[in-house]
Amino acid sequence: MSQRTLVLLKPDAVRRGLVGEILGRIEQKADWTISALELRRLGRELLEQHYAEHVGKPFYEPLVEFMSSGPAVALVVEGERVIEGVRALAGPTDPIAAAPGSIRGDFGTIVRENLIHASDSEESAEREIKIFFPGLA
Ligand code: RTP
Ligand code: MG
Repeated sequence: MSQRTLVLLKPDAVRRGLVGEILGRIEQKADWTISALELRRLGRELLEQHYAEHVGKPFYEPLVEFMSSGPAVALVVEGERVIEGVRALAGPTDPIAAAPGSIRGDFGTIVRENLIHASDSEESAEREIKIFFPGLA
């Protein structure tokens, strides 16, 4: 089942020089393709749309501060079961609970600064791709 998903390499991943490492793990999966990729600084308005489900939660403001603190990499990945697949590569939200071998498990400690975002469903993926790459069909 071919799908597409929106992935963000968060500002901590860019700052720490982990972009190549993380992109490499995605690229190495059989039959997945990166179909859009951009390094950019994420603004408040865009983040409010992206994190609409979290507006008003206690972690929302610090999350937006962090996500806009430096450039991030936004990409679209297409391929076989890629939505579940990238989330499996990432590991659970809390990096300390994430198994070694996963991106968060190998490189993270702080829940907020957990290196990567990946869409959690086909509906989220289509919604998020429109936000980050409105020109993409
Ligand atoms: P998941 O759905 O697997 O839990 O992962 P997610 O990355 O989608 O996490 P989500 O719950 O949607 O939260 C979005 C991002 O907000 C930050 N966060 N901080 N308690 C906290 O300080 C806290 N909780 C969440 C993380 O950056 C998380 O990825
Ligand atoms: Mg989420």
